Amino acid sequence: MSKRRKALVAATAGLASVSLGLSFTSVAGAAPEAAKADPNGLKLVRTKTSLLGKHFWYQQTFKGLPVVGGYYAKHVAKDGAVQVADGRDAVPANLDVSTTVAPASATQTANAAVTAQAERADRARNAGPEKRFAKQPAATSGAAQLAVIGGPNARVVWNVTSRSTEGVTRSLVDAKSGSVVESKVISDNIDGRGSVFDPNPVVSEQNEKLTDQNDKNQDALFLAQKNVILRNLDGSGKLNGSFVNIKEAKGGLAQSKTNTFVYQRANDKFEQVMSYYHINQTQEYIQQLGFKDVNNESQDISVDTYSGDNSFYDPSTDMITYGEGGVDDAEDAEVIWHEYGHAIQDDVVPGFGESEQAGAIGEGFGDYWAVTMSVPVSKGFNLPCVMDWDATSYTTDEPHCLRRTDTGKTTDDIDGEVHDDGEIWSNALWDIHQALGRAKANKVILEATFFYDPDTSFAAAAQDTVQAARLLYGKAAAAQVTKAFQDRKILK
Ligand SMILES: [Ca+2]
Ligand SMILES: [Ca+2]
Ligand SMILES: [Ca+2]
Ligand SMILES: [Ca+2]
Ligand SMILES: [Zn+2]
Repeated sequence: MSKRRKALVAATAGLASVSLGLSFTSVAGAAPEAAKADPNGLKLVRTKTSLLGKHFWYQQTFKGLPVVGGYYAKHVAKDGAVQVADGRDAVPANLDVSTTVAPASATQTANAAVTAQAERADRARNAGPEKRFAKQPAATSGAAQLAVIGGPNARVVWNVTSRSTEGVTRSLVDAKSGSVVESKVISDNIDGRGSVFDPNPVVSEQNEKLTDQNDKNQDALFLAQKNVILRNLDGSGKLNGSFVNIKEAKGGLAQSKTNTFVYQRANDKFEQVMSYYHINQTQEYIQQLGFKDVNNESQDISVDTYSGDNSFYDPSTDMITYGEGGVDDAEDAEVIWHEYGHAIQDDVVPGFGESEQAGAIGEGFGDYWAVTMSVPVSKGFNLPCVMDWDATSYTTDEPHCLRRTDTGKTTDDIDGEVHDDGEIWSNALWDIHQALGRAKANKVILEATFFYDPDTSFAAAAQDTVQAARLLYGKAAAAQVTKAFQDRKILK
């Protein structure tokens, strides 16, 4: 957080008067109720309690509009002593807050400025031969909010928050002239640079003939790498961030003072970057859907530390381990997402997977999650095929798939092995995906998971899913979800 001047004024009887052309009065020893009163353009935005007292944070407003960066805080000690921190900006009483620029046009102007800024930064970073991989950054944003800037150049502005490859940017666009007054990155976390497969080389190159060749660098695989931004890093120089913590790795943890993690696939650190990037992507997606409490933590990951051709989620340590048998498992984002699916379910339903069918739901959900995550980056290529690249080591049929989400299996095919039976469940989820569309389907499926019992059955979990569809999207959606489960003979 950037902060300008901060005037700390001790006040014991009443609050100090403010010499900003504003009048501000308050009740001596203000009780919290009185503090809420808002007669002078202060709006209470947060109340915090610490060991020594209470802290009332106000947003400065002018004619009902927030004054950018204008704050006022009152710290009330347990004995009633009050300290004030005054960060208000003077706003001329006669400032006209009418606008001539429409919010949509301000948003467009802001995004153009942010995009230009991101492109300049991108060009500066891509001076070398990797330039051909550079992606055009494009800003996206939410609705513009009207606000006031105080101080010597007081004016009314549209406040536009945009997201680009640079992070989150706040732009202030003059609401009368349309010019950009300020455009600055406000996100705290550090962005790094990395290079990954997305989701895997078979899909991105649409080439079923690629082979592992014992983890050798190959031109075809180098061309399958793409440069990406690694968001939400903590700045430690390691692949540790808000949603992912690469905790253990064969050959040591990747480290970079400049947060640049570019390796080819023969370097084991490549799998660390894959794990970080794809898990961060999936948690950001979950949050975009509106879920703030689905494994919303820095998930521990162990990379290339298991020599078998397998990966697993260990609920006793809340750790995902990616193995290195055959194709290194974390070279295929669909393996990464499948295991993260287990972490999601264990986070939402403690002890999930107690019964055979719950176990099958876990496997089916993991496969489905891998497929739904791959949809935006697969250009429609063999979508229901799970782990197309990893599977090249142990399948001869093309396309190479460990499993599929469109086998047509029903409960008649139950054989008691959780991965096999998971294909019944994943097929139902995939059909829901196609019926409702990706975002709605995933909201329904994640919401339903909160209601699963640890030892649930196909039928009970299906009912939870139908119920979530009904409550979120109404009867018609519930009917489509019901049909998906009926087709698998899970519901009657
Ligand atoms: Ca590798
Ligand atoms: Ca977890
Ligand atoms: Ca493997
Ligand atoms: Ca796939
Ligand atoms: Zn699994």
